[in-house]
Amino acid sequence: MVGKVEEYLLRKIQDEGAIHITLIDPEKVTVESVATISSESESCGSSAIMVGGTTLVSPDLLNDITRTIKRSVKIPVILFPNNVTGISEYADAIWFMSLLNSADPYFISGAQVLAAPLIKKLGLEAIPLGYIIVGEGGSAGVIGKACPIPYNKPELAVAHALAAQFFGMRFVYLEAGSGASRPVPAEMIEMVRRNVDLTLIVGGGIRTREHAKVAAKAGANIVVTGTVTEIGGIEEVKRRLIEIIEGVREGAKDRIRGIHES
Ligand code: 1GP
Repeated sequence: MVGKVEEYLLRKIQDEGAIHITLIDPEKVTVESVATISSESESCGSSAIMVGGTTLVSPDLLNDITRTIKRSVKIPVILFPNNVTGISEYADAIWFMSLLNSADPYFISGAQVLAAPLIKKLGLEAIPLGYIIVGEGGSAGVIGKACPIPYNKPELAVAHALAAQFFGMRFVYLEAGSGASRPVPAEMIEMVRRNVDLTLIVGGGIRTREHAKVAAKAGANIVVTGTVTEIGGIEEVKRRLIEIIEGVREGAKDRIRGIHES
């Protein structure tokens, strides 16, 4: 069943072609700093805030950070869990995600089975997501025991994304890993876009307007950035966010123009 947050995301994507989401890692912020980071993300044009981190194990920390974000913004707050500890009652929704290229069944369906009853009890909107780690994969690749898809094998990304579609998931995430030295290549995004009908999320290593533009132009519906909000003062963070969000909008426009011209 499609809930309110998912409807909101789909409507925004329909209107704008592609949107930006800010990812906040509770271990990289403080309760004081996160109020400013999240409200500035909203004013710069982020469409939602995701909360999660690969090594997060403290539900208390997650609750403190999520509650503060929720009080600071009007846009939806969506959990991006690394494990069963990634659940908070203060969020609006949770990516109900399966790490499709993990070698460990715990990250494919084990943690999800443990978490499902609590998600239901808390009334969190669960949004089904196929999560695919590519390239370096970063900490998420190590912790999730993934077999990352090499950047020069886009057909393997398509195979995984198609499996997500056939499983009935509604979103698919190509993840290069937080802080990756190279974002997901355009060719991989394009090939997944051409072959798969799911709403496509791309993240990991996106640091500039050009990176964001390339991802949106290639077919990302949602561009996620995290690390750019963790470095420097708030003015610098705002400047980078504005540029990245402009890049997403430009890339979406170019893509729509390209579709109309062909
Ligand atoms: C990680 O894709 C996200 O899960 C964001 O990555 O921190 O590199 O922006 P960055």
